[in-house]
Amino acid sequence: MAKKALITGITGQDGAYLADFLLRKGYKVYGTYRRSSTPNFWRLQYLNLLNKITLVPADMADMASLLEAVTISEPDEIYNLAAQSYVGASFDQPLLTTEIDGSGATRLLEIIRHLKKDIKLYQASTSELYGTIQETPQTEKTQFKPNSPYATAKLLAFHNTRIYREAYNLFASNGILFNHESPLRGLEFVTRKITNGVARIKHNLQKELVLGNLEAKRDWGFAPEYVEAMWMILQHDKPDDFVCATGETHSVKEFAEEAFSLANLNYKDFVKTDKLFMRPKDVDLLRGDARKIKEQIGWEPKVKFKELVKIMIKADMERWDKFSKGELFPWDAPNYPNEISVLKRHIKKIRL
Ligand code: NAP
Ligand code: G4F
Repeated sequence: MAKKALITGITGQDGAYLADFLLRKGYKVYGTYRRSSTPNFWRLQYLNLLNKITLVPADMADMASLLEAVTISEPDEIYNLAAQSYVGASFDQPLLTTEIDGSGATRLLEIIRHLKKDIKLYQASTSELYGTIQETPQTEKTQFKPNSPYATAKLLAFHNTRIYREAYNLFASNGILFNHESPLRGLEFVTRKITNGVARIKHNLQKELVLGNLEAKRDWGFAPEYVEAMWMILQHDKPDDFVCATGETHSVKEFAEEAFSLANLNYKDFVKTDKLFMRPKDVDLLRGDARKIKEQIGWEPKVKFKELVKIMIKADMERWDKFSKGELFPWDAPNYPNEISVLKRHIKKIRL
């Protein structure tokens, strides 16, 4: 029988790529989504997944909805990707971020503990945990010193995942993923903001690109490769915590320089900075050491910095080319897909 996976946050960058990956592996894929006034299914539509998955309404703040999502899907594996994932916003909404990213993960752990111990759980942990870095490169053993409400919320989730594993023998693993990007990255994150900005400038739709801290350094990888790591972590013979990273680090300025040069432009002519995009406290430098996952599980990223920038620039150029020819963007079209049939499926299941 096909394995079943429940992905919280299936409408996000990683959720969409992971759904695609698991479907190719033969999984039956369930994913949670939030009701919103403007539908947000563009990534699932972009990857042509809407008719291949089952959507279940749930919010990480709502225990009842999470319990229902787990009961309905009866998953072998849960990938907890849902989060208020934007570090900058966590300074504006620290309590909400704690509720969703920290307590939300704990709700899932509690549900698994109460319902069925042999559901495997992947927790989306993050290199943001390192904050003010204590050593470079960062490994699973590097001390965490978080620098944002987002990071402290994720630290709560990280430790509860470990604690439930040790205290209750749950198969619960943390992937400490360093930044990973793609053409499906949200526009608020710096890489996509840059590649989208470059493409718009090239199409005369924008004159400048206003950024914040250009000196921050990140270890940027390619998202489709990182979702494969999530799956591999859950196929490992024991639950554990793993760093996923490329081992390279580059500054925001270098990313901008590379992206503009791919469009035959000089970033110095277009990039401005404004305090508006600076955070009260930032993470200066991230560079991961992914030797543990390579040696124990065999995961290793292939796409490195220059290739990643090229992939993202190409995709955004193509989108704005289509736009200038009058074609719709994929995110202009989506509506709630088959909502009635999703709900009917719930009712049928509950009545059985
Ligand atoms: P993303 O694109 O921002 O997606 C976040 C997902 O969480 C979306 O589906 C969003 O739904 C959902 N969500 C937000 N609040 C929710 C709530 N209250 N209840 C239920 N769902 C909620 O993030 P991503 O880049 O795919 O990242 C996936 C996960 O990995 C996140 O937990 C993130 O913190 C973590 N992470 C990401 C990276 C990275 O570089 N991408 C690195 C390390 C860790 P809507 O579509 O409705 O907003
Ligand atoms: O793209 P960012 O917003 O990503 P950040 O803060 O590193 O967080 C991402 O990666 C984490 C993993 O380490 C995830 F856990 C998290 O969910 C998210 O996916 O910012 C990257 C850097 C920061 O130092 C920021 O200050 O870029 C700097 N930056 C400079 N100008 C900017 C901008 N960031 C944004 N978003 N917008 C700017 O204009």
